[in-house]
Amino acid sequence: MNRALLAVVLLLAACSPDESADSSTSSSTTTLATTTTEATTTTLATTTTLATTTTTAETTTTSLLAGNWAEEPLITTDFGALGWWDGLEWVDAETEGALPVVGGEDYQVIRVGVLGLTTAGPQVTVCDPLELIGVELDDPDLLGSYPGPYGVAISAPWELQPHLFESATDTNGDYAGFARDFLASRGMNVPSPVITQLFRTDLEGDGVNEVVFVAEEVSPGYLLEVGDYSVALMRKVIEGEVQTAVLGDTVVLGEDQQFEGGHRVGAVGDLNGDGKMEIVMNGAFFEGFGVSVWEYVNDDLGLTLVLQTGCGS
Ligand SMILES: [Ca+2]
Ligand SMILES: [Ca+2]
Repeated sequence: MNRALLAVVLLLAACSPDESADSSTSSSTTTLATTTTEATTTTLATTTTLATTTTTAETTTTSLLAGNWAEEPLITTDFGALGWWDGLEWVDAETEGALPVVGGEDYQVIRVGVLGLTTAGPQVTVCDPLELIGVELDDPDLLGSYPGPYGVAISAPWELQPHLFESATDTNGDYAGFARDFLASRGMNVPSPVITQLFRTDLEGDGVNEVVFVAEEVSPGYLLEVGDYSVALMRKVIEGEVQTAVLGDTVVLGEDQQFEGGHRVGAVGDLNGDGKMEIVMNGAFFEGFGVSVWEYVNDDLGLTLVLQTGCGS
């Protein structure tokens, strides 16, 4: 595990959010995640036709919102700042130590089903008592709440959703089937996985849609038990072949197993202004919560975790 991930894990273990679940439940048997999912791409053997539609590639027209924007396009939650894109690379807020804001900046908010606008104050410490750096949003409710969908706020003028993003239904059970195959590959036999989220989107605007979905059955309060699963997958056409990429992979096979918590798609939007949309994922833990940003870099690198923060006890 690298140091940044360890820091997040420790952070999840150390601090106490306002939105904790079931604080009355004993935490003595709980183990927080000490592993993270690598972005992997695997091809599942299937003969099912993917319900990916092909449309004419859109012509993207740049439209910028007028506003009082931060010096750098800060991406934040209300329990900790994630970071920003500096024009060359992603910058982690905690590593940087100082946020590019003075207070009074405008923010666009994006989460599943919500696009909003708010403002925020100067840099403060949040996620008491962990003392993460962040800002206080004037309308934090726009972000959502535990266990999600929970979005992000970004002080940036560009259009956050320049391409298709829409909810879909698993009408033919195709995605339950993909989830069943994936779970089987992880050693769990689930005849009828429950699809909790399903979206059709075109991340990069190339006219070929991706499908992002979550299959999940977990114990209340995300105090995971044997047999629980929460997997977040993306089906994408790569070089003419439909492949499955993994955004979240929790499969509880045994009592002593470490787990990551439940996964949820929080938002899909362009968080660095390059016209390609990133995926914001939520991780729900027992008495903890995390938000991560995944960028689909290219077909070779696939989905890459680029920013994350979390607050939990
Ligand atoms: Ca696409
Ligand atoms: Ca982008």
